[in-house]
Amino acid sequence: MFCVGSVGAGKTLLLKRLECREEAENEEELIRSLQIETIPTVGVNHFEIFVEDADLKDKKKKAKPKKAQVKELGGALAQNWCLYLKQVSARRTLIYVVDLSNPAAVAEVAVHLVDCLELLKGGSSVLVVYSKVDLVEEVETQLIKFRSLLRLPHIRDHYKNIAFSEVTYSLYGGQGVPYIRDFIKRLCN
Ligand SMILES: Nc1nc2c(ncn2[C@@H]2O[C@H](COP(=O)(O)OP(=O)(O)O)[C@@H](O)[C@H]2O)c(=O)[nH]1
Ligand SMILES: [Mg+2]
Repeated sequence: MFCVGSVGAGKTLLLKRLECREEAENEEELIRSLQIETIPTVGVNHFEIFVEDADLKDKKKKAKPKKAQVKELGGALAQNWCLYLKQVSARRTLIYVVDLSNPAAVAEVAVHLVDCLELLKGGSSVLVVYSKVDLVEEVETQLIKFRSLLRLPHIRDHYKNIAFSEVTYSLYGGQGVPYIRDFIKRLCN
């Protein structure tokens, strides 16, 4: 499973937040702990996201919780996303993070999304995460603008064998986090 998007879109902090198993009781403390070591991702970051408790009944296997492996491909590598996607065969899952408060950044990488889609086989799934909704006043208007910048209506029509879903997300308050967690859970096999 891959997570791509432009530099600063919010990929690392989203994935770090998902690595924390439970939704936080103390939101402020969680955000502070996540931001301690955030550096721009130039290469690839690996994340392990908890999906399911250990199967204690199956004695043959060591009881370990099930985790999904997600690779973050830094925005600076956008031209090379395809190279990474090519390395894995079969059905692929892509989380595409776009900063809803920054139209210039999404326009810059939108073309690379199409390159990626060309590599995805039928049965693949793409989740478009519109991040930083907390910074946007007119969310619905901005979403219309972004869908058009990404040419999403056209893309959905063209790639009928790829399942697309979309969600709005904010690190602050955790809007959209349960949906993204559920998406990863459903598709990590
Ligand atoms: N306001 C706001 N800022 C965010 C959100 N998510 C990330 N950021 C900020 O965006 C910057 C880049 O985040 P990061 O996760 O490193 O982006 P990446 O380059 O895509 O991995 C950081 O300074 C974060 O504090 C969000 O949902 N809302
Ligand atoms: Mg990053």
